[in-house]
Amino acid sequence: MNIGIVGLGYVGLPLQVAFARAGADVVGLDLNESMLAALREGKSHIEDVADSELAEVAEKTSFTSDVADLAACDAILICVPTPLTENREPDLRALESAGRAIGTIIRPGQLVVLESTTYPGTTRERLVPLLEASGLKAGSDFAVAFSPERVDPGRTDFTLRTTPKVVGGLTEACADRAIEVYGAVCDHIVKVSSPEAAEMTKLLENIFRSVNIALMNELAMLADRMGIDIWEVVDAAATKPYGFMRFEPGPGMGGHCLPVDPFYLSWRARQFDLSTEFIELAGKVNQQMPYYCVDRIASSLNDGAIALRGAKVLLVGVSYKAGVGDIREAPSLKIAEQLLEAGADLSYHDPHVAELKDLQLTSVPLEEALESCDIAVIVTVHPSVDHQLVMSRAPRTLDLRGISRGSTDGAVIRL
Ligand code: SAJ
Repeated sequence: MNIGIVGLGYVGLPLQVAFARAGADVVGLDLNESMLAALREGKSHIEDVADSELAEVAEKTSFTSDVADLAACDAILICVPTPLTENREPDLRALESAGRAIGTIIRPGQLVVLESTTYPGTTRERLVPLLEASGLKAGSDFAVAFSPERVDPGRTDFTLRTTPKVVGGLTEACADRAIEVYGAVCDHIVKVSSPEAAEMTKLLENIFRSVNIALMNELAMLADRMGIDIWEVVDAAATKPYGFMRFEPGPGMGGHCLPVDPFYLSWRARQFDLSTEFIELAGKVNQQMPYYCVDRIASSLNDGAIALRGAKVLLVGVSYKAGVGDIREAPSLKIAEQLLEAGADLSYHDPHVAELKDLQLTSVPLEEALESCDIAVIVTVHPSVDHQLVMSRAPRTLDLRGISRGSTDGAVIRL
């Protein structure tokens, strides 16, 4: 089997390695020539793909920027970014450019699958016409399907092979083709009736998280005013063996999925005269959390008669979630921005993030930073960081992740 992967990011590159491991010859297409050169030398830019894994499949993988190299592929999987524009509308430029390029080489019998997260209707209304510009007909001359990516960077308990893969074909035959291809790398395929159902499935998964995270953040703000420890309440609620799913409050909602995906649906919903209140409200609450956390930092310092202006504030953990180095939409960036604007003397420690270029900051050694700071703020809890050391050495600690839950140390304040 010959597979083409368009877009070699955190979805595309692991997919290329997985198909190559399954015995397919896999061509990876990307625009980034320096990335392609590094890949040809066996150097991975994706945390979840080790150089050794690239070496294992070197015979079965190739890397190109020329779409003509995908002409011989039996299946072409599109894994390009689908971000938001400045005014928070779907930005399908990468997807459309991929569609146009594939439309120049598509041939009868090929399968094209879109994996990028997008609103229901994108595959049928935006991708298919670009492919049919070839003069061939989708659903009869070639097959088309949507199959959402479920890659969770850094996760090891569930893999591409063990995570059920949802597939929605333009026709039954399209779905069957996609099921056959993905069957080489996924143990459990979930067939739905259309690309729209598959597109909506992915958005439901992530909107479900965004809304519940926002709920926890709102209750955290309320609990603080009521003098209730939200972490104790979450732990107690989580003892319910049914009908409850744990989410936790935090400094906000980062990453390249959850802050983006819901707004693809709310944008589409407006075309059906429906305003998705839950999505918008969740977005508002989650976007406010970094500002709320800065207020909590200021009031914690104030309790020690220290003004925020000039205060030495140490952020511990700045990536968007534990165990990864990705800082996209990380709440810590907004917190840092606000602290700098308020005149704080800011530093950070994060073993996964060597520097924050835009803020002209680099990660500092933890122990010496703790000796000189006025407050340590635990923003992201990396397993490799000694948070007991943080809480014992810093004059005061603001814990935004509940890692100090149960502690009665007066110098440790929790969200
Ligand atoms: N967060 C909270 N409280 C929570 C959970 C998350 O504040 O209870 C924050 C995180 O700190 C982070 C953001 O929300 O800043 C997003 O966290 P996430 O755990 O949802 O991680 P993501 O963004 O990597 O989400 C991915 C998604 N995977 C895909 O899109 C394929 C999501 O569907 C997964 O469920 C999620 O990983 C996961 O379960 O880890």
